Amino acid sequence: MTRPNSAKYLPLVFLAASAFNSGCQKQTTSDNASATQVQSTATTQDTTTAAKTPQYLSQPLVTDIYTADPSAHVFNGKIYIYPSHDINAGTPENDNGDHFDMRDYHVFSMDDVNGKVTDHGVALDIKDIPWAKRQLWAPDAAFKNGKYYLYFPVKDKQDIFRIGVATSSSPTGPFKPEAKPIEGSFSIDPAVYTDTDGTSYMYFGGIWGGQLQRWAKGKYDSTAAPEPTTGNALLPKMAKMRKDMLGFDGPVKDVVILGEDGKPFPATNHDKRFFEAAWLHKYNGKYYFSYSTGDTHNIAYAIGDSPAGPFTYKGVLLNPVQGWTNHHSVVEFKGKWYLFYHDTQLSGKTHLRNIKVTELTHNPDGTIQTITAVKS
Ligand code: FUB
Repeated sequence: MTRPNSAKYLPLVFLAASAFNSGCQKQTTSDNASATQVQSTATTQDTTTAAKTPQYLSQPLVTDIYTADPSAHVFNGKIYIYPSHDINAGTPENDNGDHFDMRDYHVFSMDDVNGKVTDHGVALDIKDIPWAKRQLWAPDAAFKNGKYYLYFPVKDKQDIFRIGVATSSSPTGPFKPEAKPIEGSFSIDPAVYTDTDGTSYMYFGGIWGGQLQRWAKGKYDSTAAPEPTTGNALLPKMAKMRKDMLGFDGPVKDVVILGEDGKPFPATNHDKRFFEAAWLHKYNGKYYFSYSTGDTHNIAYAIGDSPAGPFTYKGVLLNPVQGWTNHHSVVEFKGKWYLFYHDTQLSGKTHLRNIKVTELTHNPDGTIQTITAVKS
């Protein structure tokens, strides 16, 4: 099989060196503490990262287990974080990201951004999802109809990523999965946004190991190249959610991202094209679609006038972090905006990440101030 030049999800040699801020944020630990897992892995840190001392903008929110891909929401005046739960499963690394072999989700809550982080334990276990085979990747959550919904990508028994949904009466779970994946769903990284009129939309997709490219011709093709090398870049997907939040109400559509020249990005523009990690937030009546550029490691953003787009590229919201993947969420809490993200500060290993938070600023012209979370 042909491999891309820059191996997907293999460790990024991180070159950060000197002072920035060794911890402006209060470090908190979660409940259910068992610090040994993280500490023992940290001793096997890559020598490339150990040789120099990166300076981090924020400190890990959780230190006793590995967490990643934080989707943050405010429910009932509290912040709830729905991350991936990274583990050292021993699965060999490859371009498909098989070493991201996660098996459950924990939900975390915070009364305040600088306050204690509470781990509410296992909210959903892969063994309880009847159709799932492996790899619980980046989840998201929503509240509607008096219920909480957890959306999650996982490979089915045929090794095809699908998106599932599970429900609970509590934001912390436990969540009960539906018997089947969401009909018409595929690929990874669901992000569910509910607009001010109450309509909810799911944004999703991820290329390379996220398999989006395998659906480019309308049906699954396991032989598709990781992404095109000519023509336009592949686009993320979106669908309106049904009122019961358990399925799509209508067709899956492209999320159109245009450059500031009004043209789609060519597939060769790896600095700006969509890779994975979709998120949507609304600010001052505009819709902000943000995403990871994958092998160039940025979180980019584009602005539109409607949740359905089109979105016009505006720049980088978060520069590359330590580790290969970059994944985030943007949330408003008590009148301020926050970026939740992850890096590999605790482990130095690309598949053992830790979640973090920092403040995010919208400029008066609606653009976002680029955040640099680690400095050399
Ligand atoms: O955590 C597994 C995958 O890594 C996510 O689904 C991607 O967004 C990347 O962060």
